[in-house]
Amino acid sequence: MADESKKTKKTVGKKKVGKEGTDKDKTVSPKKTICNATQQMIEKAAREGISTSFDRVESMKPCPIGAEGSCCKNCGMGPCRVPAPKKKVEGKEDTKKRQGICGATAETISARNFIRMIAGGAASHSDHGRGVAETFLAAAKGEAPGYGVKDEQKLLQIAMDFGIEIEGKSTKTIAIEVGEKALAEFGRQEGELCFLKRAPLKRQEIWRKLGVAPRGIDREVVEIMHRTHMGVDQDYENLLLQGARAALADGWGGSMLGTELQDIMFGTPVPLLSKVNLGILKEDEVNIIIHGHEPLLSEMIVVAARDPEMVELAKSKGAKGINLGGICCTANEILMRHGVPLAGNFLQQEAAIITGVVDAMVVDVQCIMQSVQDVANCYHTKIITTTPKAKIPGATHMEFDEHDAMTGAKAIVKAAIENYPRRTKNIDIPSHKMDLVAGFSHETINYLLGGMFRASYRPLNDNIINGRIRGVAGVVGCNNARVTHDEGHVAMVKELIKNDVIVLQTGCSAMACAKAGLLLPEAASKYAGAGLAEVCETVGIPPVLHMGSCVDNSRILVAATAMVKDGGLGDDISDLPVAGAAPEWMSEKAISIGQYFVSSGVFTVFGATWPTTGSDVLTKHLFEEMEEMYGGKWAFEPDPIEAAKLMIAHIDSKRKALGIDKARERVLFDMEMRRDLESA
Ligand code: XCC
Ligand code: SF4
Repeated sequence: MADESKKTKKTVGKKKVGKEGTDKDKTVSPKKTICNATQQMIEKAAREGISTSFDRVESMKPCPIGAEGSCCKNCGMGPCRVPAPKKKVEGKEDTKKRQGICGATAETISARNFIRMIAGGAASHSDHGRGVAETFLAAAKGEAPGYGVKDEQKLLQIAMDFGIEIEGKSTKTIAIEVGEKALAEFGRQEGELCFLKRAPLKRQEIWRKLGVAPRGIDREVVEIMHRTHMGVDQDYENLLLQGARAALADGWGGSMLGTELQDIMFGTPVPLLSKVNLGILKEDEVNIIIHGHEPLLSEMIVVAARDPEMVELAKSKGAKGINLGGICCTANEILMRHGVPLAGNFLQQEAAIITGVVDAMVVDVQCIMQSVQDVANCYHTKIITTTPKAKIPGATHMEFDEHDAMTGAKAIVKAAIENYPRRTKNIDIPSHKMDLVAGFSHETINYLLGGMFRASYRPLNDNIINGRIRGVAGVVGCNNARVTHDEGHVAMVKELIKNDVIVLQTGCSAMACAKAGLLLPEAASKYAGAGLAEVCETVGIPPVLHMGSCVDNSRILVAATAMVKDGGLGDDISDLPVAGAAPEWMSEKAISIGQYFVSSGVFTVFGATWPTTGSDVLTKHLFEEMEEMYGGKWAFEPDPIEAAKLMIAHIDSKRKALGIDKARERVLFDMEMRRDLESA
């Protein structure tokens, strides 16, 4: 199951190297991508004079003051710029006081900018969750034909979490009550979100003590916008508390509701085999790319594309069939539940169109570059926007109504089919594709590890305690055009598994590692340390587990809580030998995710860039003081290997605190001895 493209020689990005023999080679620009398929499309775009994000990043230098979080434009007297002090001015310390016109200090401005990113991220995940809850309720009432209850077990579980009496009630009644209760979480004005009670007790107490237990999802986002308005909250610590509260409303609220209700409606994922990368596109079939985030639409497109009537129509246009591929988190959603192949991650959305064979790219919300329309203008590709929340000038808008989902989905598929004959001869599909195993929901991991008779995390905990597995890392998040595409994800994850750290993944990060072959069971013997490899081989799982889309990071919170509850690893998430990372983050959603992990007690490292470097005071609060508050903290380390080392060091410190550090030494010693014996 190797990369099916051995023949293509490995190409590297543009290098501006000085004249041979001189040592003016200082301007070697970094590689744009480590993904061969993407590289091939970057080169095709260059030949055809098409601009992509990989080109624009070279000419778009970031504003240095904005990059460090020191620019405030929250009122009409600004923008005010309060850049970090220079190291030395004419040999003297730079002591100039930096303030905005209203007197706001660097840390206030930096904190306001930071939590506004959280507001943007939490709003995005939660509005997705709200859409799911609305459709869920409509379906329960029988007003949204096409949607139903696939996982009844989970429906009952969630009903119990919500405190809904289920005795003697029909599935329909329970579903209606769950839908109403879920929807009410968004507009809740007081009390606490229901799912907070799922967290370890100690964690709940920490949140209550700090006053960051979220009341309602929308309320916390709105309060960030209020507090960061000119002249409101000017205390960075207080601002950050509200940031944490909104982030928790995302992780334990909007995102978790999204994941759970989607599982009930569309099925809780189980392991399945699929493929990843642009090589999944087919020259002789109608290719439909589904790009964005919400599975409400994509689930229906999957059904519509398999409809015999649609397949017949495709054949009547000369195509052999209909081929679906996903990009961004929509891809992860339909991969996890249907095995639909992944065309690529965030930085491959333009590249997919450049192949010349994408007949339609169907988009909904989040992470869709406006430039897909510009690239599509150079080919026959139809960009189809589907929600009133997100339109793109030049694109075809076909609004999708969940109350009549199948009609809408079929119309979209039909538009793609009708576009097929308009393809030009300008076609180049990279051959690169890779197999992967996905579908590791929390329930599946529980089941696989616990075995047939009693699903549990006991074997995982035991293997952590006995040292075969050193710890658990969540490596998630985006691509970022400012750093080499996919490189950080793959390098970090390889380093972690080499050191016996099992890796849980979501989002574009999972796709990067899938392309590198890390999401296959055989990756265990190839890349993992002896202890982790042994466990993976016994259970039959890859060392890197794909848990889904970005809202599915909530699955990681649930898994971590299950580890705590199974015992032997402390009594809070912050006691576990676990760490989190987003080596190539770019979206505001990533900041919200990072903050809810930190506020849930997890050490979290980000790469690429860091948005608060303009204020040492605020950065120290995030990188140090938060640990005293939450038991988790932020770190920034652009080098993925160094970042992995920080995570491993953190895991080791937690092992030591739990008194299980010696066990690992014994295990390694045993393995050494065994290997010595085997080779003797
Ligand atoms: Fe977007 Fe979710 Fe980031 Fe990928 S990982 S670039 S947020 S698609 Ni969510
Ligand atoms: Fe400047 Fe204060 Fe207005 Fe921000 S709120 S732009 S710092 S005057």
